Amino acid sequence: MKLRCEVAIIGAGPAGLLLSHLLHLRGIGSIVLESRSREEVERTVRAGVLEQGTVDLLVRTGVGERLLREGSVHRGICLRFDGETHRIDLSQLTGGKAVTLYPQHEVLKDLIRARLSMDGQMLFGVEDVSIGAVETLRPRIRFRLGGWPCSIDCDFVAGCDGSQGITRGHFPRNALSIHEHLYPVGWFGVLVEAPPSSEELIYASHERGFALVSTRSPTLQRLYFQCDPNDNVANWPDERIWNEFRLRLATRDGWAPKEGPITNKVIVGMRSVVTEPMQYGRLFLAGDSGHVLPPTGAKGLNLAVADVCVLADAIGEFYNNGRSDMLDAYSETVLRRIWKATRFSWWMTSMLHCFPGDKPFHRRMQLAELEYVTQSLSASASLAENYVGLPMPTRRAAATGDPGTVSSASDEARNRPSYGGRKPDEPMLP
Ligand code: RFL
Ligand code: PHB
Repeated sequence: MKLRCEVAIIGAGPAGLLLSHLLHLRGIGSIVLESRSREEVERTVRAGVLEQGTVDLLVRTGVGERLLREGSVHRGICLRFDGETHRIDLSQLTGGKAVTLYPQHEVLKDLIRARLSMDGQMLFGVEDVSIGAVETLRPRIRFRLGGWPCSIDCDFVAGCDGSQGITRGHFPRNALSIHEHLYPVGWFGVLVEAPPSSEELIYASHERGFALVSTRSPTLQRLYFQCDPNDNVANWPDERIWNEFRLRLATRDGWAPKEGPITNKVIVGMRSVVTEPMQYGRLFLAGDSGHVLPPTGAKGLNLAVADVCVLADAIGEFYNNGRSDMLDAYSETVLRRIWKATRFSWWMTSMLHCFPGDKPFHRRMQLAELEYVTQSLSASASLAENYVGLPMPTRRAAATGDPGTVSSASDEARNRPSYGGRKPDEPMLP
């Protein structure tokens, strides 16, 4: 099979599917290639916290109806240390902003449904994807579908294939800097069939290590505790897990998590990775393929959304107004916000976790910082501002170095599609 489209998108995670949706709204066709099956994509449990800007964008672009109905708006979070709980009032500190708890795989279901309803092209279960000629104006993707060799000729390639993907490997070695920081801890995550233990998320810092109480629905809860990244879930029978949660989450007034059957156990590693630049020729990285963050700040999915907003805008300007300056500035534009989110999640991780070899001095520093953050209005406002999400990336004006205009995410509603006489997403045969 030989296909042709404007933008070939590798990966049907949040980055790839949202990019395809945003391009469609601008009248630009794309084909999404995904190695897993649709069912697998729609069932993988990952993130849960959506920033205000992410929610606004999904709603504005017509894929937020179920999110508004079923998501749970959180106007505050709790920091727990020394047996006491301290609330950070996100909304009061940020002029009314909040985060919404809505599982990542539900966002994906909504996006897939929206793409299908608009005849969007998504090929699931593809194999052996490789990319060629990204230095030219006509890159070509090769892959296999059901064993058959296939190719796509396109104008642009979006590498939205996550941290384990192949697109980053198509940058020449000397064209790429990879900044990596490993944290010597992991997160043990469980899904629990029980009612919520708390109305708001609890981030707990304890001498035994970090713990987090989050939620998925009125009947399904998501909890995490810090563990050895090389540990094995088989070492953790349910009673041992609950014992750890009870100890790390204990308060002076006897709070305890609501227990129930544990239906899922997973250990995730923690690292920060930033890839610079995020463009090579006509290949653009977006989401986890370009950067990975520890989950403490709940930023990964949200950064993926911010990346593809900028990319969709830049590609839109290229087709609809003949401008390529925004494409040229893509990497620099998104990286400024990526580094800020990387700093925030590194800071949250450092403040809340116990690292092997830490001295009592280090613990005292953490407690002093936690006290400062929860008592100082400016410090808690800084945490809140980052947690609900920094403004969507802005582009620095090339000639003057001026801050530039707020690019597109917020202009989405005003961006009228222009289809140029062609049905969006209609693959063009060569
Ligand atoms: P994804 O979601 O990994 O999607 C990439 C897709 O590409 C496919 N793929 C390929 N397809 C074709 N050919 C190939 N060669 C391919 N190689 C890979 C994959 O099958 C997959 O479907 O990347 P994307 O779109 O960039 O999205 C990133 C987010 O998934 C990630 O950042 C978040 O889940 C991170 N994260 C959180 N982010 C938040 O914003 N808020 C949170 O609350 C939050 N909590 C979390 C998290 C991540 C966690 N884990 C599991 C690391 C909690 C956890 C525990
Ligand atoms: C989650 O619900 O999975 C979650 C919540 C907050 C985080 C990370 C993950 O910081």
